[in-house]
Amino acid sequence: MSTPFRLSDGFIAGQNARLTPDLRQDFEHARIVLARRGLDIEALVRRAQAFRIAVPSWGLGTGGTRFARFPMPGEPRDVFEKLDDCYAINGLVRVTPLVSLHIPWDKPHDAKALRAHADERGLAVDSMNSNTFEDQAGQQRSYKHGSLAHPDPAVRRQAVEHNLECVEIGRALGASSLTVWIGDGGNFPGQMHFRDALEAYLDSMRAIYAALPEGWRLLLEHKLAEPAFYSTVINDWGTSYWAAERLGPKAFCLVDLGHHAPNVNIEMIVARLIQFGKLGGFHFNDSKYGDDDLDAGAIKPFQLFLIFNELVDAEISGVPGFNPSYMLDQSHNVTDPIESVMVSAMEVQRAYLQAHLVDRGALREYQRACDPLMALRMLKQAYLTDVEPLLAMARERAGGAIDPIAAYRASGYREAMAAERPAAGRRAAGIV
Ligand code: PSV
Ligand code: MN
Repeated sequence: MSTPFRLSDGFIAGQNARLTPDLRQDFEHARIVLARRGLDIEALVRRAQAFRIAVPSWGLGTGGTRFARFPMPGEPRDVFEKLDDCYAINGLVRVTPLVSLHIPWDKPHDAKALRAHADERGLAVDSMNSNTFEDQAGQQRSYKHGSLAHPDPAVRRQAVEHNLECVEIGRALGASSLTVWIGDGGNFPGQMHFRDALEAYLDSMRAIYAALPEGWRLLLEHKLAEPAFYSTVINDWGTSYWAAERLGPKAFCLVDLGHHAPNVNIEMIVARLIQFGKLGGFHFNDSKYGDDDLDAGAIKPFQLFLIFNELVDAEISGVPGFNPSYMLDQSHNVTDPIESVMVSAMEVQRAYLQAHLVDRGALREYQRACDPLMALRMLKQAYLTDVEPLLAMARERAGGAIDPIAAYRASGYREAMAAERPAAGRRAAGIV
């Protein structure tokens, strides 16, 4: 069901033409500023170009809350159309050739055809996400009271089978990891036996782990609350680490930025997981309260930078086995999802690049000299540097748009999709 409308390279180049003179000037200025600090702008542009982040297939339609969903015209109606949107997104920003799929929402009738569809668009599937937090049509047993940690072994077995199916589909699509987030938890004190539930989870995860194909990783995602509001089984990074450690070397922890209590020091969690060799990946988003629904960098861009400060430090110092997957996971309720995904991908890329501006030698000196004020100034110097010309240049040289949002709006893509994809009934998103 590929759509005839395409954002062509020629169109993007045409849009860039009027912005190129300003970009050249801004880039030259940035070159001078960075050179003063001994930084090579060309090396930084190459780093920005090498950055990769995955788009969540489930973020391409309008999300929703418990209260309502306000669908957007032209939303993708199936996984093929979702990949078409990913193709448009990557054409403009050139850092998102990866896509994360959610089963059964994205279950393909023909995995071979889906893989070919992705290949033709220069896209690849990175992680498969299982769903045992809602019941599916025809399912024998309900997940109302849990899945992988359910007290009934038959429910646990069904949830394990679903994860094994995700692995099989992922294998056919060329994926390389399975991300497991469960909604298991309790709303009432006394509802569940905390230790038994965690043991049951581990037991289920062992069966999934045993079925991982060669080279695959199992990513364990923690979340402190929701859909259960009193307790969750994998509530924090410590529990996730405990389970990953017991499962074995192919199991890692995935950090979703919105899955922590307000004010938690997430960059420190990241550093700990790096040090313990168990950081597997990220779901980027932002939050003001307890949710994971807002666009990456929208609320706490400095936190995002501090997280990348830890990541880049590990990258530069060559921490063995350090290879986290970067993925977005957010719910777009009031924006065009394509625009939110593009902006978020660029915000994460910005944080990554800015972290490369930190003078790590000087920072270590200030740390040794117990000079906190100057240590923070080192970080702030990097964070306050305008890297927009570098990001725009990285995009332009890779064939992307200098201003992806402006180009997208000028293209009429959404309008074309509205015509090509007449609204179809879509599952209620709920809170993700
Ligand atoms: C749960 O809130 C989560 O962050 C998990 O990653 C899910 O797979 C995703 O959102 C979609 O529900
Ligand atoms: Mn997530």
